[in-house]
Amino acid sequence: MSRALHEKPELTNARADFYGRMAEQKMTPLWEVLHTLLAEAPVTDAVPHKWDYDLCRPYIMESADIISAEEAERRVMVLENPGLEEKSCITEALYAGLQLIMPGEVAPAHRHSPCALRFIVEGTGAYTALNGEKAYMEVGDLILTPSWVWHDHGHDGDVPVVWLDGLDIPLVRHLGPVFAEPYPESEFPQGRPSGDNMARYGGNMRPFGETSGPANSPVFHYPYVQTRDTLDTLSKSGDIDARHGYKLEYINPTTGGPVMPTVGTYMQKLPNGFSGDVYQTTAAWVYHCVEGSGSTIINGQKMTWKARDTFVVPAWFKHEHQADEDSFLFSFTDQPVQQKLGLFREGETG
Ligand code: GTQ
Repeated sequence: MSRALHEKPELTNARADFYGRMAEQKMTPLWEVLHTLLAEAPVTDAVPHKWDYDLCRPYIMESADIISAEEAERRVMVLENPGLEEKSCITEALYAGLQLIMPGEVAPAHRHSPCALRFIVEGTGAYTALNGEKAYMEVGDLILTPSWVWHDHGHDGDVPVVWLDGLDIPLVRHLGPVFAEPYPESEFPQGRPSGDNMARYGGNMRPFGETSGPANSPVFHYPYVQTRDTLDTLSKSGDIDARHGYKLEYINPTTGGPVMPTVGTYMQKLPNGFSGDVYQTTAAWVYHCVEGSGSTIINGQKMTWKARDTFVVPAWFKHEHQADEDSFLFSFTDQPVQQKLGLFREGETG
């Protein structure tokens, strides 16, 4: 018989009395909580959930009548995990939201210690500026705003633009070092011309004289036309992964590592009829379908998805993807921070 690491000792009257008295000195007995502090395997209150874009979209559009982007600072519908209510979390470590900007609107410049990514869901003509350098959005593009970089959003086009925000706010809050500040007055930073970051770092080249890479990717715009074309080319080689289909990580080109220190970002192509093997990791995964449709079986429960839906697989939930047509899934995860801390593990599956 194994030792009872995961069992609570009996609560006798004498013990209850003792615990009550020691509480006056702000002390509690470890043996009453050890089984929850050191569980056999990851325990999370987060649950799998899908945000069906057809059901969410009417509220996103209605928000434009309720408040301007400027007054809201950021007009975002937070995607709250049903198991973590009122915590503004989609997983224990990650935050997600759907942000709307209307033609002609601006969201003022600010910066914060949590890092952010934007994945464009619908529309065209809006931009995010980093230190004044604009990245114009197209559906399926990934745009980064690393920790403590000035950023504002604006819109020169004529249709609503919606994107998925992913931030490490819950993780940074938990550790403590949250800082944020507005750009002075109502000015906007002026910066380099649009595309400068890609010219310097995005062409498999880098500026002369640079030797070591920064922690955050100096490329902050990853256009979907490139990502999609790359995966299409790769899928013709037939070299497919049994769990992930054709899956590539967006990288910081100066290090080959993840785009930001805490958050990893991926795009995968699942060919029509793909039925993947089971995947299980200590990291949590937020998926967003760009094109196609299919389903993911999460701990035995089937979740269907189609273009523009977002769904979450919490830590240690087993999941396997199936595609009903050629499908492209974007994802972000806290895997990089777990790896840096030596805590990341994959389950014995697949
Ligand atoms: O666009 O800078 O969803 O600061 C949450 C906080 C987006 C942003 C969010 C933010 C932003």
